[in-house]
Formats: sequence, structure tokens, C-alpha cells
Amino acid sequence: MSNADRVRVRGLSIFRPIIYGNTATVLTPKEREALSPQTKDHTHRWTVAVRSAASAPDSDIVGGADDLGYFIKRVSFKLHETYPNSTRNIDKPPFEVTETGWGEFEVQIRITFIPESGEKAMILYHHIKLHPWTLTGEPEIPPLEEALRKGPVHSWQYDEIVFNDPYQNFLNLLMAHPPTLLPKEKRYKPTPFHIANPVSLKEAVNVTSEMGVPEFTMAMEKDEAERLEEAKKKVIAEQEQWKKILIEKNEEYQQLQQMVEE
Ligand code: SLL
Repeated sequence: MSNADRVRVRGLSIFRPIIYGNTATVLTPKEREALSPQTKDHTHRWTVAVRSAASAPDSDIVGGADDLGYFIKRVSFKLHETYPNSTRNIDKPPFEVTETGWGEFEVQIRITFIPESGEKAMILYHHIKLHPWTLTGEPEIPPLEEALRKGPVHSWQYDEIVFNDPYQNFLNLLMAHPPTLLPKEKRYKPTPFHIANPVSLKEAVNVTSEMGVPEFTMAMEKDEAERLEEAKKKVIAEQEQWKKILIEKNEEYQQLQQMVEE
């Protein structure tokens, strides 16, 4: 590294869009028969991953259009302790772990950047989701046929890794790898709004393979803004209504009081 490379570019921020999360599918009776004695109680196969946010065209993989290996050195997935070698270090893309299991649990995801970045590792948490979303938010384990019919469960979170005051050489490297932009709209079959970390579980409940593979889009951001705007209008309208009722009741009270006095 030359001295010039070791200079931080002050006041500048640059980010890379990522997603992290999991997909899960229920094992068919045949797949369950093939499990080893140690894993014979397992019911699902899942993949936990860190990927670029944009999906490749025509891909049935959520995200992952760009290879993140140019700035990520290692992704370390710390699984539940019931798993043998529960910390899994992945040193090249795809940064993911596929396992079978029977239970949902929280994974610690530690992202280490290349040394030239001078950045500290970043830690994320993700709850491995195996069972379909429900309206109540309470976990419900559907019967096997229903789970098979519904198809893979998806739980993904969009995030942006922000580098503030990056080193000049690291900045150059990042700029040499511009991220694939998110498409404006979902390109294939429609998927309800918030597949990741749903704000509204009503929206997420329908996320099954019948709906196609989820894809993050710019439209989601727009939808969310509109949704907030709608909610605000509703609250204001409700406030107005209560105000009106309050005024009416007050008038009634005045009248009654007057009657009493007379
Ligand atoms: C639960 N708190 O009770 C969670 C724990 C553990 C998940 C889930 C398999 C590990 C193995 C597995 O699915 N562990 O291979 O024995 O739901």
C-alpha cells in the first residue's frame, strides 16, 4: 500500500446493498428416510446466506446477482449449539450454509471485510424461519402436505453496508465494482410487499412458491413510503372524527346542565 492509499477520504460515505436471511423447504417423506441416524428427526432443509441485494435475471435465487468477495473476506455463521461445528466460516462466495434441522433459532452472522478496508467486522442476527408466515404471527406448524404445497419459506432482510471515510484504495476498489441496481418492479410473478421482516404479516403470509421467488425492488421502498402516508392520513381522519364527537358530547353536556339549572 502506498502512502496515498492509506489516506482516508474524509466526509465521504459509500455503501453496498446486501440481503441476509434464509429459505427453508420441508423434507419429503423420501428425503426423511434418507437421513442419517443422528439427523433422523430433522424436518426441513434450509440455507442461510449473505448476498448482494439484486437478484440475477431469470434466477430462482433471492439476491446474489453480484459476487461480494471483492470486499468481504469471510462470513462466519454461528448456528445453534445443537449443530456439530456450530461456527461455520465461509471464505469465498457464495457466503451461505445449507443444513437440515427441526427447529427455528437465531444465527449470528459475522462479516469480516478485506484487510485493506481497515473496517471492523460487522455482526448481524437472523432468526432461521422454517414455518410459513401466519396472520397471527404465532408459529403454526402446518401438516406436511400443506407445507409441501406452499413451497419454500423465505425470510430476508435488506440492508446497506455503509463505509464512512473510506481509505482511498478501498474506495477505488468499491468503485470498480458498482452494485447491480435493484429493478424498478418485480420482474416475474408478483410477490406481496414485504417478504423480509414483514411490517405487516398479512402481506407476508402469502409468500410461498405459488407466488414466485421473492425479489427486492425499488418499488418496495416506494410502496412503503405510500403505506406510511396512507396510515398517516387514516390517523388524522380518525383524530378529526374523535374531535367532532368530543364537541358534540360537550354541547350535549352543556344542554343537560342548562336543563338541570332551569
Ligand atoms: C427450538 N430453540 O427449541 C430452538 C432450538 C435447535 C435447532 C432449535 C438440529 C440440530 C441437530 C436443529 O434443528 N437444531 O442436528 O441436532 O426450537
